[in-house]
Amino acid sequence: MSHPQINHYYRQAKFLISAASEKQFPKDGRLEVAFAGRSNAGKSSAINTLCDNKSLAKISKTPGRTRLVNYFTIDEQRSLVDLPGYGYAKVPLPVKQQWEKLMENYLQHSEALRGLVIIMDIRHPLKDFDLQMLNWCEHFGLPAHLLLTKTDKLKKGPAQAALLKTRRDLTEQGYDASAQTFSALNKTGLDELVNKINGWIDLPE
Ligand SMILES: Nc1nc2c(ncn2[C@@H]2O[C@H](COP(=O)(O)OP(=O)(O)O)[C@@H](O)[C@H]2O)c(=O)[nH]1
Ligand SMILES: [Mg+2]
Repeated sequence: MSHPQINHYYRQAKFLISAASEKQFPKDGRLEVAFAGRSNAGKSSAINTLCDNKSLAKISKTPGRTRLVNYFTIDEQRSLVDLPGYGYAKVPLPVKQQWEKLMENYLQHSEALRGLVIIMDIRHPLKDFDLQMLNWCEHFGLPAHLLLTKTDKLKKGPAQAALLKTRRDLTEQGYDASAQTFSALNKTGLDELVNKINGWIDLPE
């Protein structure tokens, strides 16, 4: 890490509310950055690393539990939003449809949303879930940033190769998204993530 205090704004993050539907989405004018990822990709861990708070977002070893949109405030002007993920190909159709409805509702009604961080395991990038998120970002004109997490599971060479391949695939498929490597375990890429989000929600570097 280049600067030990790089994420000091995010250390103030506090849980605000879990919303089950649009009626409960806070309309407090706070600028939002949302986090999305397949369940078990490492979303909660990434949020906790960003905020330097191990108990902020629940880290579950049981995938597929989350059905809610969780809001965390950073300050009076800004918040982070933890979006529900879903698991594997075996998810029943009604569950997937319910998820899609909630996500579309959120993306459509969040006027203060500035960008979406899409978290994926570096060993399994750009799966259906991720492509759907990218399509939504395109549809709603939202900046997207891909976090290839669990980088600690690969050696440096293969990790860099996976990043370059993902960037190439994004370009080839016509997506305008940025991508980086990350590890919640050893904080690889934390400063890069902080700089990206700071730019979206008008925080100084
Ligand atoms: N080695 C390693 N494990 C991770 C990392 N991030 C998450 N995990 C593990 O992956 C599992 C799922 O993480 P979690 O954050 O709950 O995923 P979520 O379902 O996307 O919120 C947990 O066992 C975490 O400890 C990482 O960067 N490195
Ligand atoms: Mg989680």
